Amino acid sequence: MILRAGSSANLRLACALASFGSVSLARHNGMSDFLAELDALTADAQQAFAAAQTPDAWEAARVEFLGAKSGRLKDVQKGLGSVPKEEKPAAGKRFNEVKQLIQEASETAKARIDAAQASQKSEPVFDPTLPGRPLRVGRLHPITQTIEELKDIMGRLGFSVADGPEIEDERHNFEALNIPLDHPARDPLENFYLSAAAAATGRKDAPMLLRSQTSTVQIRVMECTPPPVRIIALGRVYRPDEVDRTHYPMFHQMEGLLVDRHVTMADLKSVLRLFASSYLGRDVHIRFRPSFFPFTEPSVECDYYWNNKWTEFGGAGMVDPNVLQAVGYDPEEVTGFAFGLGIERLCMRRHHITDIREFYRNDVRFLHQF
Ligand code: FA5
Repeated sequence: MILRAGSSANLRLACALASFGSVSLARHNGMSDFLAELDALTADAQQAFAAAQTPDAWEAARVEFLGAKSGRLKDVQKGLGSVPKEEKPAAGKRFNEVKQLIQEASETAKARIDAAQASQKSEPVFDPTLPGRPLRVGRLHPITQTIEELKDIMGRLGFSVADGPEIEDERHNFEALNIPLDHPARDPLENFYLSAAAAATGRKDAPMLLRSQTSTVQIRVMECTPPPVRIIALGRVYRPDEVDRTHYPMFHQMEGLLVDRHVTMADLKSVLRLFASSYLGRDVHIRFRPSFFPFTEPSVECDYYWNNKWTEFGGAGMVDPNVLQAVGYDPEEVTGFAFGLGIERLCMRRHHITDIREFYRNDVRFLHQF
């Protein structure tokens, strides 16, 4: 039989040997051996539980140290019998402490192993052969896309892009466009006047407003450019219009202006027809209706045919001589045409959108189609 150091068999052997010596020596050895064996058991058990990484390893350690029938703790407990009577209370107390320590080591290891197993189970299995999830990439708003396309078409017709501010003074929005003070278009109820913007300029007598048309850019360009001029200007304009399927309080216009020698109404109509068939398709029907704008003479309104009815998409005409004079051009030398088209209305016809409000509802299901 091989005796393991610190085993209970070893202890019993030690006790048996001690019984050959003096009584006091036997007593002393019984207690000290018992305590030494408890210490060794504690160290072994703590090490075994700390080393256990799997439920099986933990179970093996539990059976070895805490097993009800043949566990080492049970084995050592038998050595309590060889401890002298007067030292039994202290030995029993120490035994209970050791039992507690080993049970704690066991519970700590069990919790650690269970947690590791649970986290392994909840981790998704990575399968490199699965197709990736498509990313929802953002895209440009349909009106922004339309603006880019309109610039492209007009660029091919020889027009370059000009820009102007959205907050305007009355000179550029009305006066230089031949719109007199008493014209209904200047009514405060027909415009978004900005009292704060006027105050910021330091001139309360010079009202500022959100521009109601891109025709303001015609004036700004002609003020600082000698003829010939061939520009477009695209951007937001604002009007307190009642909202319906074709009207919104903020919308976009594309302004066009061509000033040169011998420009005629025929040029205007050809450019607009060319533009309409390029953007809306060769089969589009457009018509010009006589109309009135203070800054063009003669003036027309342009309609396209769609869904069994005519819909207006812009205004146009020959630049009024008064406007040419207001910017320092000589109406005897040059003539010009101008137009202002509703970008939303063009985009609606092109993409079969029947309600202008769709553009500004911010519904990604709608926006994602463009
Ligand atoms: C004008 O704004 C003129 N400045 C156009 C012009 C320019 C005429 C140069 C002559 C020379 P009108 O108010 O008709 O015109 O507006 C032009 C287009 O803007 C309309 O045909 C329409 O397509 C669009 N529009 C007008 N109001 C709204 C609105 N509330 N919502 C959406 N689109 C609108």
